[in-house]
Amino acid sequence: MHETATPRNDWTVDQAENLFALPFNDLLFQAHQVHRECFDPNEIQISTLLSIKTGACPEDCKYCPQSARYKTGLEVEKLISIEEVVAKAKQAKANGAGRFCMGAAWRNPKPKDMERVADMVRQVKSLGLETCMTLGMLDEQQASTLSDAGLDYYNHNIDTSPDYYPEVITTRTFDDRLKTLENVRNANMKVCCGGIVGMGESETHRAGLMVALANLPEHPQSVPINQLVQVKGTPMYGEESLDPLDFIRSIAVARIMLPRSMVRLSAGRSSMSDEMQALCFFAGANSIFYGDKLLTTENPEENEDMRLFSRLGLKSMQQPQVA
Ligand code: SAM
Ligand code: DTB
Ligand code: SF4
Repeated sequence: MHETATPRNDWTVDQAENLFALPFNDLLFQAHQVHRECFDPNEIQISTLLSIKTGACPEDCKYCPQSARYKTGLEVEKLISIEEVVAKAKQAKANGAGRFCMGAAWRNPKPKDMERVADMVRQVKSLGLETCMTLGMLDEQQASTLSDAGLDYYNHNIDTSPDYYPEVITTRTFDDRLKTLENVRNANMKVCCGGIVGMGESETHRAGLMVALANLPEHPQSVPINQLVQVKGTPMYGEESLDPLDFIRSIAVARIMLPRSMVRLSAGRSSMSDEMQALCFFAGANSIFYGDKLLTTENPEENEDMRLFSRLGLKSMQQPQVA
């Protein structure tokens, strides 16, 4: 194996900054080489998202339209029924998704919610889809309940570098996030963990995010890289947008530092050109959210994505791939 494609957990921020500082072509070439060594570069994993509980969240994440603290005009919805989830999951499968991700605007699930969410996992799984949930913090018991129900992945993002984190969220700490990730790993579920760029962070902060992800005890199997979706009413609305080339650089650095993880081109695709997404796939992104809605904001229509896949000669991956 090429030396650069060997997973490492000892990255320094300096090393990550040096990757960001490479000439664009050198960085993309290196990232693409790693990508080819670990994956079929023409295969993309597709996941569909569903919000199972929307808005009225007690947390203060400054990017998030679902926090109860910000007036974003969002329609609040309590935990939805299992029937609704199953209907949406069937639709997602019919449209070609391989994984169904369910998200709730919670700080953490309450004991009374656990039975219903575990049932959602069982029923979605029985349709032949992989399952993922993102419900906020989990304790050990909750993690093992979800694992026992058959949950394949748990998404819990660290969002940003440890030193920029307090500028973004004050209602739970970076260490709280790490604890949940540990509980998920100990319950033998796969980890989906990434972050957001374009929140006014510096390049050093972006390097710090990548280092924090790469130096986790195990590389997360799935790494969503979100571009901030600016929602009116949130404190981050009006933030200066990131240079698209710097977003592509972030994908490339993630690919190099997390060579065997699936890197997901996540939120923000609606505002990206086809050409920008193509460069993200070249730089090592090999997973997307598919379906016209993320949790509460828009995502490209399915037929637009299929057209893009066809123009790029990409095919969708039905099963998880580990090289
Ligand atoms: N409430 C749970 C939590 O925060 O852990 C789960 C749902 S939360 C919406 C999942 C992730 O979505 C966040 O960690 C964040 O990375 C991402 N996210 C939320 N709002 C976003 C936005 N406006 N732009 C980009 N990513 C966003
Ligand atoms: C992730 O990293 N991105 C997704 C998923 N995990 C849950 C969520 C993106 C949310 C974008 C804002 C919204 O639609 O509310
Ligand atoms: Fe709540 Fe999650 Fe949004 Fe934070 S990111 S406000 S925890 S829904």
